[in-house]
Amino acid sequence: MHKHSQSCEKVFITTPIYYVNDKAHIGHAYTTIIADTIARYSRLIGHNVFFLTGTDEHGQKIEQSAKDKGVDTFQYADEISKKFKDLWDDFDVSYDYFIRTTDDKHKLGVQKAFLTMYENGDIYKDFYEGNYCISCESFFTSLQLLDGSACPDCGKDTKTIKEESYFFKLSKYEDKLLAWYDENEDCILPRAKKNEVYNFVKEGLKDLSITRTSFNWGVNLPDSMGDSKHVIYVWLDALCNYITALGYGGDEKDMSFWPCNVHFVGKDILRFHAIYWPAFLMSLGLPLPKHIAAHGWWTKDGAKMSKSKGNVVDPIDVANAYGLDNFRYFMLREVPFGQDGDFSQQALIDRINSDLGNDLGNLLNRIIGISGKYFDYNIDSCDVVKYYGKEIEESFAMIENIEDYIFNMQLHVYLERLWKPLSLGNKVIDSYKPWELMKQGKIEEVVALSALVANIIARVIILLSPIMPKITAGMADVLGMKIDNDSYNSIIKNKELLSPFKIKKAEVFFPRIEEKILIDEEIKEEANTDNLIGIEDFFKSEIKLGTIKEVEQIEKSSKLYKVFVDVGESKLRQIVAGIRKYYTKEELINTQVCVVSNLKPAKLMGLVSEGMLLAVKDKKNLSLLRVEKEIKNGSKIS
Ligand code: ME8
Repeated sequence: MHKHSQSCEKVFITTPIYYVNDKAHIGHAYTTIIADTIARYSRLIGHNVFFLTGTDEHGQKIEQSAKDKGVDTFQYADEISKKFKDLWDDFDVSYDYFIRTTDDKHKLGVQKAFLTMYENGDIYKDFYEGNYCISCESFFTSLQLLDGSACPDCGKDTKTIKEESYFFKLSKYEDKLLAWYDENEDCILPRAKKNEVYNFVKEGLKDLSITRTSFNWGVNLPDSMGDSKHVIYVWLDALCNYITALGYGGDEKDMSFWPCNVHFVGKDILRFHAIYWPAFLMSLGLPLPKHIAAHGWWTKDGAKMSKSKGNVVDPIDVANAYGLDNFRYFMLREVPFGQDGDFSQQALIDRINSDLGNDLGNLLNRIIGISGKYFDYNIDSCDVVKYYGKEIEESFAMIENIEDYIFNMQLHVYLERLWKPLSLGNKVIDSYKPWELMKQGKIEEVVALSALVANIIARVIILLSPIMPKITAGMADVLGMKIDNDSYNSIIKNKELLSPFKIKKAEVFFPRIEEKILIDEEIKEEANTDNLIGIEDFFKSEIKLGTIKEVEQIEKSSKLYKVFVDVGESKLRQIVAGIRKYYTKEELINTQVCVVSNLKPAKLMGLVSEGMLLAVKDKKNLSLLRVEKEIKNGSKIS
């Protein structure tokens, strides 16, 4: 499955493996596109690249999602994993291997890692009691929780878990981790993020619970440990993908690609990669990754993308509407690596019309026009140095050492710098005015001028090819060249000029876009029929009318009230509701509300809640659902 080219340095690049509980959105596409760009760049300059991506399929969250949908867990994981793979194939992502944590090969590797850490004295058995967020598959201390029970990362309620568990001696690695951060300036990029990690570790690390007994959907402990009720914690399982994909625990020939050059991750999962993962590797006696690069978060209109808000941007829609390469360019150019970005169609359109259309596309068109009009499309570099020596030198200087920006992840600066020779090209045509030179009979100068610009474009498109592979290949075709390691070596490294060639006339690469192509995502969401349910599904919820009889404030919570509701039963129902910010007690007592009355009782802030009040909410306000005539308590909504 690997397509290694012959070359010198081995380079290993990874994306996170994505959870199979949802379909991909532009955030996932962003990570993959960055990693693909670096992989393509590394191949272009002649490295032997192994680019890994895949899916993370175990854990309670996936088991739960499958259960909610009423399907078999593996079948569910299988379907979504395939969707991710199909998406990356449609996007022509140049991965060398797609790993799934449900692969047998991976599971064996995880078991070997577990056993090795155990044999090295880093794993012991004890009891775990703590607050677990299923959504983030992560534990939190009581101090970290919001309002006493909610997850500080995603805001969902955590569960209190007490169970027998194996622990990894993370605390033992505190000093070693700090030393690693100290000695390797760029091990975590951007550096601001490294400081956050550093300070976190300095506060002290607790040992990490790395097995569960409360569910089955995961990798079992190695048989030799004879403890079959435990499954391995999903993050240990998932992180190991970076070595099991190289054959760890089986045929280890690709382990020659280890250590990894860059693990690309979103900032949400930096802690797992920059603390747990290096500690696991130290325990395994393996070298540590060279870089862990954490990028920022994409939002839509300033809000987190989520299905319930209906503002999820589908990368396929964007690529179909605006072109895949244009989308790639936009994502990398628009937002500095490490910072958050907001997706807007207008910003994308502006980049396409201005940077790509006006600067790049237009320069190519001007050369096609000039060479076509005067020289039957022939380009010859023989007199470039004679007439435009200064300009060609300047264009070389503009991109000297530009590669540094690739490898320290300043991709937006890389692109900004790459546009400088294009401005120079446009400026040279404006100031030397070839049409006037022709009138003066200075034909050689015009030949040299068009060759100067053709050489500038050739250089730029080679260096742009990792970001926009398809379009640059089309442009290279116009210039009678190919983009590969050979042309990189001759044109970029050795600064050779193009041999004489005839321009091939081309399509328009960047047609101007006048208005937004995609309809508003929210409208689309309404038209989406995926989430239609049958009436029988609706009637699974029993909604009754009731009168609020008492309201109490809950200490330590600014959001919650404890309310007692008469829903026509012998006893009042106690319900904990997050409505305190929107209603005073007086506005609630003796009013009728709608109650979901067949919910399993839940515990919120240590209090049992026996139902849920129905309400609607937008960014500013919340309103309870009320009836407009008085109806007997306990009547069902139908
Ligand atoms: O965390 N903006 O998987 P995941 C930018 N399985 N990037 C985003 C994003 C957004 N709005 N949303 C998601 C997991 N991402 C684990 C990883 S690795 C051993 C295990 C990207 O499906 C970003 O890269 O939740 C983030 O880190 C990743 O998707 C999380 O994907």
